[in-house]
Amino acid sequence: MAMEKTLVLVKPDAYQAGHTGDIIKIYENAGLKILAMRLMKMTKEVAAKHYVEHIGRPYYGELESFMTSAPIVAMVLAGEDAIAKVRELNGKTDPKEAAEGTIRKLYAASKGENAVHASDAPESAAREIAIFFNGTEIFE
Ligand code: 3AN
Repeated sequence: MAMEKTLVLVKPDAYQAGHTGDIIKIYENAGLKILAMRLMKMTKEVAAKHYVEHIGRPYYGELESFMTSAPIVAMVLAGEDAIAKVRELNGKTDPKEAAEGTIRKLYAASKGENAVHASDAPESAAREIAIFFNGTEIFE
């Protein structure tokens, strides 16, 4: 097990529905620590950097317009095995397949509007943290 950092986004659907606090509580209850946090609107430019692997997919237009539709909450979380731990707490991409008690089972409506994002590997975590927190203080 290793100490890791991961990037989490509370997406527009969950932010608008007022689930931000409940979602943060789930992460904190699991022992994860918040190292940085921002409330912001995602621009198309940031969406293209963050979702670079999805550009050209049939759902990209929908994904871009959803992610730029309302504020998001970006945060850096840290802990033992934080990347896998957060993805487990989030649940499967499609809320229909997400396990009971996971954030997506509780708060997500569909595969597109699915409440949260989290990095899937140490390399993507480093890349994504740089997109959202370059020049911002990260509390170690
Ligand atoms: P995850 O966010 O669980 O890592 P990815 O990386 O497969 O899932 O997909 C990234 C994001 O792209 C998803 N969170 C979702 O918002 C969107 N997405 C992926 N597949 C679809 C799809 N078939 N239809 C609509 N949106 C999708």
